[in-house]
Amino acid sequence: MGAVFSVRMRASQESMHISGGERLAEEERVREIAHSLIERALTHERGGPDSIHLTIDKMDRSDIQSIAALPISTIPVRDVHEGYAAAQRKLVEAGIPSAIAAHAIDLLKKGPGPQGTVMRGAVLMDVQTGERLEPDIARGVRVSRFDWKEETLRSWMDEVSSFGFNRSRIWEAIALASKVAAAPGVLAEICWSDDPSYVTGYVSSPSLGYVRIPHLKEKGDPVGGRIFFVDRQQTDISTLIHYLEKQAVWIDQLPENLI
Ligand code: PML
Ligand code: MG
Ligand code: MG
Ligand code: MG
Repeated sequence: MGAVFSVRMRASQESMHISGGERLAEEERVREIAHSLIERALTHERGGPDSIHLTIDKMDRSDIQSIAALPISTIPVRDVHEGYAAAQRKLVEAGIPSAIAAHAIDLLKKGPGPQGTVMRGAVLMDVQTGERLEPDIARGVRVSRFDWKEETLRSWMDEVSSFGFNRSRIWEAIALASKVAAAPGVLAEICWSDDPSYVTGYVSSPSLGYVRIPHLKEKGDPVGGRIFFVDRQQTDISTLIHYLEKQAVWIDQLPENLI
């Protein structure tokens, strides 16, 4: 067996985040994956980048953790008002206090970065106080070093293709949400895209699974991001950040009921 590499891309324009991508690649696929990430950076709808960083690091195979993908469901909402109400309801179901859930949704609406900008990484929000826990609140915490095992992704695609879920946007988001849900001390996540044309977002947690919400912003809106709700009693923040950024994780199992 060859080596496994983490392949990461981030692209920016005048230091504003344009796009990113996180993959784990068997040695023979590193070139192809690096190529597809560069292609993504150069053709992104958020704009042409003036800087693209590609980082490739060899991983120790025996240090890679294995987890299962979260199951998917969808809440059929008709517009953003129903979308925010659904997100709020699901977060409360996941154990997030109602006021903190509302505060998080407002933060993503206005843009979680300085002056309403988008961030490269996610917000870590204290579930008791709503306080932000990232060491650098302009950057946030970037979840990295995770991917589907190739054969697991293939079986997943087969099973979900009749629902139209077999798209890279969705499997990448599920992989990230699955790693985050497995994190020590993270109770739930909310996300919607910063890509202007993409309005579907999700709420996820170990008990809810990955719950898609088809309208979490209006088309054309370039503001979005991710918020992870953290119980500080269950984890040390630097341990959590290390897991999210540095711990390599394969998604190599499917849940009992995928959908
Ligand atoms: C992103 O584009 O960065 C996140 C997309 C999240 C929703 C994906 C989906 O389930 O449709
Ligand atoms: Mg993204
Ligand atoms: Mg957890
Ligand atoms: Mg994006």
